[in-house]
Amino acid sequence: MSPTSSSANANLFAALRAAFPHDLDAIAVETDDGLAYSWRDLDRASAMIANLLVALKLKEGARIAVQVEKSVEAMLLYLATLRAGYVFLPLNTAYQSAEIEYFVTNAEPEVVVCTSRNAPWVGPIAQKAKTRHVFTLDDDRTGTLLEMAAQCSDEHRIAVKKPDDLAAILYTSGTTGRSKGAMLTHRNLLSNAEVLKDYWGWTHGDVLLHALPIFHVHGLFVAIHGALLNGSKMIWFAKFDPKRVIARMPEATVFMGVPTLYVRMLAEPTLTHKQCEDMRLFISGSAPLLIETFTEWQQRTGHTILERYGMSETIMLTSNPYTSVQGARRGGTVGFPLPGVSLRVRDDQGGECATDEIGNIEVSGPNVFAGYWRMPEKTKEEFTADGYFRTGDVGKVDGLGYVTIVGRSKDLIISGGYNVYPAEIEGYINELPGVAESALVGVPHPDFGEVGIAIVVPRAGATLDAEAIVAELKGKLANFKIPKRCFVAEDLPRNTMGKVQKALLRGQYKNLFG
Ligand code: MCA
Ligand code: AMP
Repeated sequence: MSPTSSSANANLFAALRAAFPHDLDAIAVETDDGLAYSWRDLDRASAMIANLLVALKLKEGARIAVQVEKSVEAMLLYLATLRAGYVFLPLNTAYQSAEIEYFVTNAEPEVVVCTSRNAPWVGPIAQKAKTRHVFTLDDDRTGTLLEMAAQCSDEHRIAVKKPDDLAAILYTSGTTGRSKGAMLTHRNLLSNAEVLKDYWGWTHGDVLLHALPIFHVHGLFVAIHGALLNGSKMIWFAKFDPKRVIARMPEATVFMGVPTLYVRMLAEPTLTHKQCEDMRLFISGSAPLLIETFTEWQQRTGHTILERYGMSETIMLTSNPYTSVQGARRGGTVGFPLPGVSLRVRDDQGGECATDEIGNIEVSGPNVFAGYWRMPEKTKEEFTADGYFRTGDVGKVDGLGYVTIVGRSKDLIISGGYNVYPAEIEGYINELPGVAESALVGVPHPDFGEVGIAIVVPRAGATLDAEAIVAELKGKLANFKIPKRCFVAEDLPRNTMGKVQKALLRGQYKNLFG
């Protein structure tokens, strides 16, 4: 057991802080546009923001909801929230007012932090939900949050937390229905971070290229915890830019991305063996990595991408091996269950599947979340009687123990690493005048892996304009949820039970994007 997990304070921040290097003046984060933050800066600034939160006298377990552009200060706000013992609730920057209203009303955060650009509409939503404090934070180090924090002490005693205390809530639609807040505890986050530190061979001198958004598990937990728990420097990109990431590779050793990031880098002529020769590890996850991408990356760079699999509810579950002693990294598979994770495949009746037999993936372990926020019934449904979480992913385990995901029982589209829940989009389309019904299905896409397209049926006598439907949805929904194409059809194919046969629609449109 590592010294961090045996310490009396189970606060994740205590473990991260304990891993800071002795030389606090060394650089911890360097932004691609030239700013440098030392470890001392991280410590002091997170203490100041934590002291501001403490001064607000929030209730135990208060949620801090944050919808801001990616910046080092946004990460500091996350660290400060942990440090002060509150619950961090990150929100995708693409969310529009209806989406934000749902999350804020559901989570009842005591603090909302948004950009000054969005404050005119986020502020009233927060007030309506009785949020006591609204701050702004912009990606140029301005905003009321930092103005107020600047007046606070830079010394702060890390709040004492128990392992099962909540650290974060991540909204996800899980297997079905409306978005649910997955409650993650300090134990969930720290145990997973410690396992990954060992499993991926994090080592002294590692430098992480951080180019993912920081409102999801991948960029916020896997990447940031990985670097901080190893006392490793991050090269920080506010936005993914393939040319810039490739240009900085000679200064780094680790990169994490969703498949779209790898596809986009492969399109750059500057991606060469030479440019990647100091890199130690390329990790992919959040969506299936095509075998073509896996193979092309090997040929172009000499590196074998390590693919892993996780969820908002569980953080990381499986990983391809890091060392060849553990086995080869196999494209098309997501590797082995991580140490401490128990993974099994069951048929629809709950019976155990044999080796290589396809079934529902169920998991348990210290990384599995504490349940959905204020949805005990829903939580119960998603767990088996013996405590395994039903992932909604369909897969198999081979004779060597490699896990392959072959599909999903949940109706989910993963587009460029973002989740799109058809039921949500269909709900919006069905409310439009003249619409009888609709179906959103995922089809292959060369850049985003998969994208949603809509098939819409008009009411009797109504005429629909596909482009006008898409235009209507823009402004209501986050941009990545907007169907990339819309088709008007006379009806939807149904089976004898009356259920829409989405597989048929997927087949019909599978070559739409080449
Ligand atoms: C942007 N667009 C998209 C997406 N992103 N469309 C579909 N899917 C997307 N993911 C559209 C916009 O709507 C816009 O369309 C146009 O592309 C340009 O938008 P822009 O914002 O400029 O796009 P971008 O900056 O090029 O973004 C692409 C991206 C981004 C870099 C691939 O989507 C991204 O950062 N994805 C990573 C997501 C991620 O971190 N997932 C981890 C989840 P228009 O012009 O028509 O308006 S964590 C997770 O899943 C688990 C637990 C795990 O295992 O890790
Ligand atoms: P989220 O709800 O954002 O946590 O997304 C979790 C889902 O992403 C999982 O249930 C999987 O369906 C999918 N996912 C994550 N990593 C992978 C991967 N490497 N391959 C295939 N699907 C993945």
